[in-house]
Amino acid sequence: MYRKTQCAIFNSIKKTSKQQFLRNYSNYSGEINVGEEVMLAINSRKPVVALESTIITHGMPFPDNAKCALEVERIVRAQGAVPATIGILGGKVKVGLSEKEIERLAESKNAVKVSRRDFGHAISNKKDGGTTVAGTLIVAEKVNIPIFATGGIGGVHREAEATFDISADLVELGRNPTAVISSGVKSILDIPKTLEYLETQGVLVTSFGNSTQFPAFYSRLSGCSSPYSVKDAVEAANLLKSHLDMNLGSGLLIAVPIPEEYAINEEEIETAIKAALNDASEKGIKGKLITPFLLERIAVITRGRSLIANVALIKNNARVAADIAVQYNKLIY
Ligand code: PSU
Ligand code: MN
Repeated sequence: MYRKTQCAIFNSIKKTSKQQFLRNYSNYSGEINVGEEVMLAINSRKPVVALESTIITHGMPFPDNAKCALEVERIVRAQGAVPATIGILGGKVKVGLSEKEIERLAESKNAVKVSRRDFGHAISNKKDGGTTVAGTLIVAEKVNIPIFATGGIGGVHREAEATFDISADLVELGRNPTAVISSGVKSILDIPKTLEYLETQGVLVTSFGNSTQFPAFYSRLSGCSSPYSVKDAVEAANLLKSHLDMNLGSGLLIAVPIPEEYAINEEEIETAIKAALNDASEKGIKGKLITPFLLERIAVITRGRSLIANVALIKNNARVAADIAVQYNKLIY
C-alpha cells in the first residue's frame, strides 16, 4: 500500500519550495511512508490537509475516536481536499493512514504519544504512535503539507512558572512554516501566557470568522483578543501565503471558535476543569500524561458533553482547513 517516495514526492513539489524540501528531507535520517491517495494528490497539485493522531490514541475514548477521525476525513474530502492523517504504525511514520490503520490506532492500548523527543523511541521499538500537534507539524513539514487541522493545541499550563510545563506544540509552531487550524486552547491552560509564548516564538495568531477573540476550545470567548483576525478562507489563504513567502520559518495558528450550538457554558466548564485539575494534582499526574488525563476526567465530569463539543469543533475545523487549502492552492498554482 505504501512505498518509499523520496523521488516521487521531490519531483512533485512546487518549484518555490523545492529547495526547502531538499533541505528538510536530507536532514531526515529515517523513512516516511506516504499513502497512495496523498501521493497522488501532491503529484496532481490537489489541496491536502494534514491531521494529527494523538487525538485518536490519547484524546478520545474508543469507538468515538475512530468514528470522529473517519468523519473528519470525509469532511475534508467533501470540501475538495485530500486528508492526510499522520501517525506511526509498528515504528513506521506514515502520512495518509488508511481506514484500517486509523482503526488500529483507535483500538491500540499501548500507542505512544509522539512529540519531537519521542520519535526515536517509537521508531526503534517498532511501536504504534499517535503524533501530537508538535509531532504532526514536524512530519507535515517534511512532506511539504502547509495546512493542518486539529481540535485544540497544547499550551502553557496554569502554574507553569512552578512546573515549567509548556507544550512542545508551541515551540514547533515557532519552528515549522505551517498553518494549524484549531479552536484555540482549553482553559485548563493559561491562555494569556500561551499567547505571550506564541508571540515570542514568532507564530502568527489570528481569529477566524466574525470573532476577534482568541477562543477557549469549549467556549467561543476567552477574554483575550487575538492579535489578528480574518473573516473567511480567502483572507486566511492570503495571510498564509504572505507569511510563508517571507520564509520566516515559523507557523500560523488560525483559531476557529467552536460552533455556537455546541459551546459549553463557561461556568460549567470551569467547574469541571477545576475538579479535573484537583484530581490530577492529588494523583501526582505530570508530563505527557496530564493532557490526556484532564481530557478524560472532564468528559466524565461533564457526562460526555465535552466529548460531543470536541467532536463538533474538530469537524468544523476540518471543514475550514479544507476551504483554506483549496483557496491557498488557487494562489500558488
Ligand atoms: N488538546 C485537546 N485534545 C487533544 C490534545 C490537546 O483538546 O487531543 C492533544 C494534541 O495532540 C496536542 C497534545 O498536541 O494533546 C498536547 O499535549 P501536551 O499538552 O502534553 O503537549
Ligand atoms: Mn506538557
